[in-house]
Amino acid sequence: MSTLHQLVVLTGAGISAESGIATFRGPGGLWEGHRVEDVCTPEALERDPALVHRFYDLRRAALATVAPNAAHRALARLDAAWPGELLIVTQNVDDLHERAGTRRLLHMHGALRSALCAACGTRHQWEGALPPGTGCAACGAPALRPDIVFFGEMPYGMERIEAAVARADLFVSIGTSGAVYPAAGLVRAASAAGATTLELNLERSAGSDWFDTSRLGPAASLVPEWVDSILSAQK
Ligand code: BJW
Repeated sequence: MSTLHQLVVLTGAGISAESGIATFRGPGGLWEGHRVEDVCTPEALERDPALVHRFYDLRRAALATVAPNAAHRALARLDAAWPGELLIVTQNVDDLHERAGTRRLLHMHGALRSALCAACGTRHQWEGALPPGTGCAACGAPALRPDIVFFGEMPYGMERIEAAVARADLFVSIGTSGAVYPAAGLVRAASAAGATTLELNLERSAGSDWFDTSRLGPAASLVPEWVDSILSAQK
């Protein structure tokens, strides 16, 4: 019988790589054709809204061509079966965790299938293209933008994430390079709070040294193995 109760799982682009969504920083990365500062800052949105909206329109449309893989499905299985506290924090803006069935999920960097009103802050579920100047159904302002956390903006749910990390017995990071903060700092917060830390990644990351254990390999193999082991230890 395991003594683990409270889990926090952080996921990054690597968990969706085997579903066919490009990661950010590897070869063939999502931004290879786009400079990150052209598409992923509030200044870029202000300077060239058509470019930024089009970039996210294409990625939203591409969601129809991908499906959750064995790693997303394994985390959904964990979510359904884990009797203790669990928070799956994803940096990804795709919807593959939801489509796999995960419920205890927080999108800290926003979501492609959501639009945010820059005037009143209302979020709207969104499908299809989102042209600049689209009106907000709540306040009427022509101010809807992709609901994405750009560099320099505050990630979502930080209070909830920090509280869960402070209580965690086990912190697991899957498929993230450890290059972007505050997500990259969560492992140190978890360690400082007494949690055991585990990294599952294709290769060593910028944060590997901070983890108690790093297992290297593709998420679609490592994550189901880890979920099987933690659920069987729970019995
Ligand atoms: C596999 C695999 C397989 C592949 N199986 N694994 C100087 C120092 C420190 C911080 C800063 C600094 N200057 C500025 C900052 C802050 C800044 C930051 O971190 N900048 C860095 C570049 C240095 N951060 C921010 O601005 C954030 N806001 C902020 O800090 O607010 C202030 C604040 C917050 C809280 C408390 C107090 C103050 C906002 C960050 C927003 C990030 N947004 C993006 C874009 C989202 C929209 C979009 O998708 O377009 O989020 S950037 C991009 O990077 C995206 C990702 O979520 C994020 C992380 O990338 P991720 O997921 O790690 O992907 P990759 O590609 O980097 O790595 C993939 C990994 O998968 C690799 O390791 C592979 O090995 C692995 N892999 N295949 C398993 N099959």
